[in-house]
Amino acid sequence: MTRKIITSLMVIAVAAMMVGMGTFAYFSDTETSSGNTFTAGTLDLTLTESGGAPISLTNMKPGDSASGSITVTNVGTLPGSLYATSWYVTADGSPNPYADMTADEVAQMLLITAFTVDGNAVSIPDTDGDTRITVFDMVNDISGVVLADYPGSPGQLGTWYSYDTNMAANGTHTYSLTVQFDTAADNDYQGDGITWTFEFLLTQQ
Ligand SMILES: [Ca+2]
Ligand SMILES: [Ca+2]
Repeated sequence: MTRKIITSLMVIAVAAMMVGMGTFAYFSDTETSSGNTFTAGTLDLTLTESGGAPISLTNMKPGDSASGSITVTNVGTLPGSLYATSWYVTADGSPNPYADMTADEVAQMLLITAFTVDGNAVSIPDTDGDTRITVFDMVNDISGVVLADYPGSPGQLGTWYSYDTNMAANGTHTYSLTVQFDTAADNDYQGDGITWTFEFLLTQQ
């Protein structure tokens, strides 16, 4: 007799005994899955600038130019939708001789001589039709195809334009700009200036 057959006989004997007692038992087996975890992912956006501010032109004279870049990174664990907006406000120096130029007028004297996103050149529409591509054109590009528009007044949320509807975790985008103070700026522009701001928003998909 082999070991295998012995085992079979024993099982049959036990079953017969249960029937004789008039009691039905049901085999059961319970498995427990423990240690399941449900942890919320994160959306977290960081922004790094080249230097303190991405572009700084102070005490500028016509013809001066400056370059800078902004890098935004999704350091969270979830993909998100990236939005961008941009606006400028008056930031005049003192003294401010001759005329007091508006923020829009100053922005129209700041030529954008280079603009890339992730290293790819992006063309900016000539929003005001003056045949020059300036900070004004970029910020007031209501189509939002370039970067963003900020139609509201400072401190209010304006329109956010989607730049990347699927920014992966660890995804990154870099905006690089070169701005030049137009040599066409006359004495009226002495002492006038703007502060230009970019904001980025990452939302859950
Ligand atoms: Ca223009
Ligand atoms: Ca002035």
